[in-house]
Amino acid sequence: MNFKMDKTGMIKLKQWVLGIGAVWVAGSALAAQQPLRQAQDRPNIVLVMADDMGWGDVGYHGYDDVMTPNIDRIAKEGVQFTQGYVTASVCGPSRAGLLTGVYQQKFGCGENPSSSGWPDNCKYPMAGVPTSQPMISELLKEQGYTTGMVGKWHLGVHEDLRPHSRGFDFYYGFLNGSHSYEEWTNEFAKNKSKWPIFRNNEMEPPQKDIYLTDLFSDEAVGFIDRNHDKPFFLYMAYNAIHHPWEVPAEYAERTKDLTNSENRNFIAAMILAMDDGVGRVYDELEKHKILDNTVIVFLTDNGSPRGQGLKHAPKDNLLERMDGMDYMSLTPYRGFKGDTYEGGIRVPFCMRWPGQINPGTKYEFPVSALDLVPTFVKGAKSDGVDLLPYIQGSKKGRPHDMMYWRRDTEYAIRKGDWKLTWNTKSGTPSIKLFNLAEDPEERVNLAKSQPERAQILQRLFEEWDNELPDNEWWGGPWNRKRHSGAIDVAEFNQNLPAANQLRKKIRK
Ligand SMILES: [Ca+2]
Repeated sequence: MNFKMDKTGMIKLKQWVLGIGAVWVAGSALAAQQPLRQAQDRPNIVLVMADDMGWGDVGYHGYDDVMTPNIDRIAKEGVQFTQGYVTASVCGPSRAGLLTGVYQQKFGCGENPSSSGWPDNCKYPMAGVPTSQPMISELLKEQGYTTGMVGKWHLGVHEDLRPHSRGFDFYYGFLNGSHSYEEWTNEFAKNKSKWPIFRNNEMEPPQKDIYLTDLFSDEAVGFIDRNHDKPFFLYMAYNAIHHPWEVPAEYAERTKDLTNSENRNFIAAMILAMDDGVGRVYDELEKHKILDNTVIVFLTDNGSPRGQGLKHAPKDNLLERMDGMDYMSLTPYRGFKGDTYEGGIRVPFCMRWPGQINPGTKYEFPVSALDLVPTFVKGAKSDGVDLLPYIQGSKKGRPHDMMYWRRDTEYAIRKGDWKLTWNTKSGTPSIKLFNLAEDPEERVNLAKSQPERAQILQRLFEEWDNELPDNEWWGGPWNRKRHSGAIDVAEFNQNLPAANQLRKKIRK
């Protein structure tokens, strides 16, 4: 038995050693079918982002070892993106890309912002999204939206970088990257898991024996109730299903028979709690008769984690599937959170937009989390594109000629269906080439058989990469040969550095 129940009825996975822990310009034809009032109004926007949920953690992708009827409803009522990407395979930078519509490396957010030592001994107190970079909350506020956020921020702890300073009229949540679901204090203690919960700029009184996922849902519903009569933007950033893995018994009871794996059923219960929250948001929108004028987006910030929370973290970098991983989603895709393989960056991503997107739409070209800002704020300065004309079919072809990923040494570039990637995990640390149309699982490395293509992609990646600033808070990537010419893929792959020599070997 992997669970223990405490006196409050909260159960936890057995105490494993934790690894750490424009607004809408109504399209004329479609909008004409809408009642006049709605066609003239700006739509409300509810953006739901889940944490560490992989491709296989939603029912609408065909998995029956989870229960996500309300998330599935979003996909059913609108579009599901079969190749939806985030811009990073970890929490902070992925959220920075999502909320700015700009590759986060361009403004120094290539990695999770460190809040170590906050408030008195923090080495990088301004780590986070700089105030010079506009965020969707600020852009929509300029357009007359009332803006609210519940949940996990993870984009800076300094007062000037917090949600309430970044365009959110309302904020209820925590500032760091992971949090206990059942308790918080009013101190920035060493144990960040119990850091304060803020209501706007004020700390809430400490609480115990709560369930944070439910509280975030309560606050989301309250925000909609208070603001239903004006255009609003609500960013619901659940920390579910990031560790620590805790869930009230009533949710676990509902998922206990889903599979033979108690671990998997447990994770399904955490997912279900969040899905219930999405259902409550639906109910609130219906209650106020604004469901037809509300866009709902769901996506997750990165793929399933590799072994977070495992007691015995496997040391074998070559292992792609590990024993004891049965609580996380099993997907066809290679790699995990932290990788630039598909398993780290290709995520559940769907959107309903009544009157603009037909129910049951599948959009199959690659799209990016970067695209949401220009989709909702026409003309916003962004690396993304307005997705509506593509989804509606008035624009043919791919929204993105190229897509880029870079986090520390890990990187990837996708051009068409070709992808060049370098991971130091989930396989040998060689530079690999895949054709995703033929090999979406990234099993067949073509770098050796197509060296010229690999080198062209490497060159294209370097053109982009060399424009990026060195990271003020984490240093530059170690494998950027900015000052000494390009990396020769074939030569590099012939003489692979040992994993622990990687950084030394290629740093210039
Ligand atoms: Ca995450």
